[in-house]
Amino acid sequence: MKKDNVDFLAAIGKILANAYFRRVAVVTHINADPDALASALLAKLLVDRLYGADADLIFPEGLSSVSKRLAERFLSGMEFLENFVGNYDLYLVVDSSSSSALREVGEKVLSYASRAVIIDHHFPPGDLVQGAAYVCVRRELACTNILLEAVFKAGIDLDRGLASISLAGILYDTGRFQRADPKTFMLSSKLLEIGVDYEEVVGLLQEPMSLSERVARLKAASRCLIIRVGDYIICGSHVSSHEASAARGLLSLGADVAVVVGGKRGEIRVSFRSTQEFYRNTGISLGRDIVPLLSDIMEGSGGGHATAAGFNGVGDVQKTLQLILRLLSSEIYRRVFRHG
Ligand SMILES: [Mn+2]
Repeated sequence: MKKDNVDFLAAIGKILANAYFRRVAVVTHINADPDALASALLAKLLVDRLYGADADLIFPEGLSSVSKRLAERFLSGMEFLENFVGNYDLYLVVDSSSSSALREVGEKVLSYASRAVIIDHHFPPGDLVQGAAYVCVRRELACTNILLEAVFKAGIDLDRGLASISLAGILYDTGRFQRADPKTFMLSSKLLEIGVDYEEVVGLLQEPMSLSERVARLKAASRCLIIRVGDYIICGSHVSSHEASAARGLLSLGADVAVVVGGKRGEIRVSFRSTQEFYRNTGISLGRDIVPLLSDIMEGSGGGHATAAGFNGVGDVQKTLQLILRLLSSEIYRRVFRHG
């Protein structure tokens, strides 16, 4: 894997210099989120302004609902495809480096790897980097950062619409600046100087909640079991759907850890959420420490991260909830009071 953090533009130029038709496809992962959308639009702008090539935008399986709202508001009639039309001289992949995240489009990029340039910020890099003509995978908070930097360095002006979508990309991937670094603030500040309406962009990122989701969250709250272990509050509840949203809802009501069991007819889906402080203070990672305990006892499988995890299996909703609450309380007790 050729790893260069600076000059993916030179690599693009080299591929296009040897191409007759200069057909370019800009591709990103399925269900393109705002960071993917912004990265793709900025990549298209770069190849247009620097190399005079009109790139096809490929969004496999289309845009996410948030991206759709952004496109409707800030882009008039953006055209995109969900799959390749014919062959291209250059496959520019942004915000992903794994073929599976691109579905069948990914297979094609793999088979034309020598014409692929990968620009991404996910680690570890995926299978698309093997054999790619050029790879730029950098530790950045948003993939948009990488492309924005290139656009600004090249002296290309952004219009207000694209600047707004770029800021949406950054806000989305940083969890509205819950994670930040100097470069991200610097780039965002440049976007605001272009005239982006910050409040409008933040407002568009807010996903309107469906009626069923709001009902599920409220039911989860009204049925909630509350357990205190020392200064920690564990909340457990059950709903038939929207268990992840319900678990997040319980955190925002004050739980340190929330477990919501969802599902019907013996099939269960469990959503675990905890606050960052809980993870920092107890060292308990839901994905690493709690889900495996459950997998040992129950039929099913799961996984996840420190503060968000899930488990799918077979069992009784109430019994599963009781079991998980026992596992959680004893794990917290063990870690916090016995330092074991
Ligand atoms: Mn991203």
